[in-house]
Amino acid sequence: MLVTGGAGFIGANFVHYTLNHKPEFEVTVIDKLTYAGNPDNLKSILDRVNFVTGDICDRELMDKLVAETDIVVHFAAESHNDNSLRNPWPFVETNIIGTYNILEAVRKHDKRLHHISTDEVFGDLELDDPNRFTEETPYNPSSPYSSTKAGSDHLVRAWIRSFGIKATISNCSNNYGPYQHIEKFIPRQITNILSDIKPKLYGTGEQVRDWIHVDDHNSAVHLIIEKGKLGDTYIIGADNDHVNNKAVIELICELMGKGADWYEHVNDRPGHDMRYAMNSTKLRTELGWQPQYTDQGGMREGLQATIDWYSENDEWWQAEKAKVEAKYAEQGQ
Ligand code: NAD
Ligand code: TDX
Repeated sequence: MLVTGGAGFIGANFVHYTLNHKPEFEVTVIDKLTYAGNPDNLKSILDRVNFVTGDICDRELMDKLVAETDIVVHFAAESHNDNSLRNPWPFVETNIIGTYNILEAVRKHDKRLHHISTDEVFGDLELDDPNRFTEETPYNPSSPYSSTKAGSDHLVRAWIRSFGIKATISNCSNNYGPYQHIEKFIPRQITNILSDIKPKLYGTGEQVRDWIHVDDHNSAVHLIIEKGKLGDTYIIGADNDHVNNKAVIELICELMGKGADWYEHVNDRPGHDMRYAMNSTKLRTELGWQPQYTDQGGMREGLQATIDWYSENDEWWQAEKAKVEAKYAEQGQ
């Protein structure tokens, strides 16, 4: 198995999950080690993984690595919306050109591909809209990040239809868990509190994200690899679309022994998507998937485990903290 972006947040958790639950796979990781990639995320298992430092935009390298594998699981991407608003180019390059290189290699060598994508390709819902995204929802991305992910999904769909490549796609909601970069919402707030800085809520905090624990995302990816119908798309979500950002910050404050209002409002994100909500009925009924971390109680349990991880691994994030906060401060965030 070739895992692109395996030194990043979800990819690294996926590699750990694979070695723990699916030892039949021999894993090669290709990762450029951008600011978001950290080989330490694989430290305890590096002797069991073939690690290649490289860029998915390097067509020759991708051709060689894909030729040597049976299946490609494609996580590598520029992944942070706020960065895409500051400088969109790396998003276009990695998310679109990188995916194109993988598709061409997969087509040439007739290999299986699973492409990892996001709910953000569908745009957003109004706060009072009870609907959820399904596999049939039309694409309507808002940000440079989500539009390049939408572009990559369209490429995969076109290569399936035009060239008959053996591929599946999954679109998942917001993940949380260990090894997530501290620029992202949940680890930023946890590490703020651990650094005695007040958590930062964009705008009013009414926005809703359909949070899922990263292990639940990865169990779904393995199920799709094993049983998914070639050519199909699967929505992954854990039914957490009733928790807004304000409620998440308040819960983090409470779990970390602060008053529920020990946070501050900062500048909103331009073009901020309001509400994401996922309907994962197809994955549950056709493939029998069930998340392990469920509902508000599940988020409490998953968040507590995540808080514990950041508390116990401060050497993993300390060195980056001041730099990340300085970048946010420039935007009044
Ligand atoms: P991340 O930013 O934590 O990790 C991305 C990894 O890709 C890093 O290790 C980075 O070094 C690597 N990378 C970046 N550009 C590369 C390139 N050109 N060549 C090789 N490697 C490169 O991201 P993440 O949160 O783990 O997201 C992984 C995937 O899951 C992405 O495709 C993202 O769109 C998707 N996704 C993320 C979420 C989420 O909540 N984080 C939700 C749904 C889907
Ligand atoms: O400090 C913050 N305060 C705040 O209120 C930060 C960093 C974020 N927010 C808000 C913005 C969002 O409404 O929290 C929400 C989550 O923000 P992010 O962690 O930046 O995630 P989001 O923009 O929703 O995108 C994430 O989920 C979908 C991932 O970063 C994407 O890669 C994935 O596709």
